[in-house]
Amino acid sequence: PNTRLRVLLDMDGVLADFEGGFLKKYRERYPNEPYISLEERRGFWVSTQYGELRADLCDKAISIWESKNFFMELEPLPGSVEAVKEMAKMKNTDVFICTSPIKHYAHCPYEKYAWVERHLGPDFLEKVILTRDKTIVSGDILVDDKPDILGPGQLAIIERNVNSALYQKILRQNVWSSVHKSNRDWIMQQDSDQKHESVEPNPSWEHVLFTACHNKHLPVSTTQRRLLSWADNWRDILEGKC
Ligand code: UMP
Repeated sequence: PNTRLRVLLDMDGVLADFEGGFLKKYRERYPNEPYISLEERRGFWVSTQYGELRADLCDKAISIWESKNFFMELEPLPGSVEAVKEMAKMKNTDVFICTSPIKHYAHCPYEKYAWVERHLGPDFLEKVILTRDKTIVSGDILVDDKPDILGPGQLAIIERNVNSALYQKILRQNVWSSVHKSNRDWIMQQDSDQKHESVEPNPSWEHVLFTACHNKHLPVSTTQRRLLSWADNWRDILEGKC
């Protein structure tokens, strides 16, 4: 029996400050356009909320993270680098960085590796897992700021439909306790001709929700544990799994 604990850590919004880096570069590039402060952020998809603000702002938002040096220049979130290094030194513990690159692949995958090397050191390059489907990666814990973690088929559909009326309505009503299920039902409905055979319906890991500006308003779930920040007691979260 494997007695080691395998921890999967998301990168954007958990180790690297995606939201802060986005807002800074968006405001520099589009100083005369409206923006959404971090306090006003709701929902995982930045592009969706900008598209709601004004339709053309969806593409403007996307242009920011598709630009060269966006991922490379993200600041580490407070305490993240120290926590990861300490976690990786813990006995019987294996730490992996599990992150989904954007499909515009010109810069993002390279810059994610470069970021890891710069902030965590070259040894951590061994620990990087780039995947659009985290459900097929096995582990004990996945620390991720995305409330509903789905496979690539479902991800692609959501991306294609970020401006669809139903998804926008779900976001506006902020009925997050039901997003997971209604999202799934809606996907099944819309997607009868597309199969998701590669998606693991029962991932091995427990998803620990890492608090971010876009998810902090979601109702407290009785089933999902949260890590409020890297100042929060991440050791206790790991303990519960040993
Ligand atoms: N991302 C988008 N659109 C958004 C917000 C984020 O494509 O509105 C991208 C940035 C990251 C990825 O590469 O999604 C999030 O990956 P994970 O944090 O789930 O690993």
